[in-house]
Amino acid sequence: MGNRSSLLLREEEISQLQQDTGFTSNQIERLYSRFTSLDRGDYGSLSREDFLRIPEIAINPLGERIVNSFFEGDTGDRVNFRQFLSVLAHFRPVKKNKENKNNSREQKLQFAFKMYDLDNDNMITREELLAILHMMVGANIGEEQLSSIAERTILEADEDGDQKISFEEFCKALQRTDVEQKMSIRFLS
Ligand SMILES: [Ca+2]
Ligand SMILES: [Ca+2]
Repeated sequence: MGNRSSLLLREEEISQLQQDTGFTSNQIERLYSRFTSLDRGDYGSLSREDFLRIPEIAINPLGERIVNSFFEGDTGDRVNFRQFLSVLAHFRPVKKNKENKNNSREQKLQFAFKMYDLDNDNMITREELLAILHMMVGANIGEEQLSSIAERTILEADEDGDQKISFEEFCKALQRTDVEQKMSIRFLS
């Protein structure tokens, strides 16, 4: 077992993380203690199982997709604190005039789009929409109704008539909705 005190963040690390993610140093320290408490066995990194112990993720219908987003790119099968923070930054509520590169509206839309784009081909199909709807509402709504919701969503968003939603179409469709609020998940208690 490692010594927890040796895992404390250094000042210069905190200020670098502040710049990269837009969290305050206070938030970073709280998230760090959250991180270490999720890190069973003091590895200095988190596994998928560790993530699923976060209640907000465990109960979120898109929880598995959210967890996957932590493991994208070159992270391998464990996520260190820096990687952890930069993904969490996508869910940080945006204050006016305080946007940074990890949670601008554009970034949040990208992140949301990727949630829906299950096969990562940069297009959302009717099937993908339906699959996400299934995950979100489960058995509460009948199959027929789900299909018609997916159908209607494609119809409304699809401008070039290829039956798929591109990122551009996705952004236009969401133009009037408050993405920042919808994408804000409270990780800080
Ligand atoms: Ca796709
Ligand atoms: Ca289209």
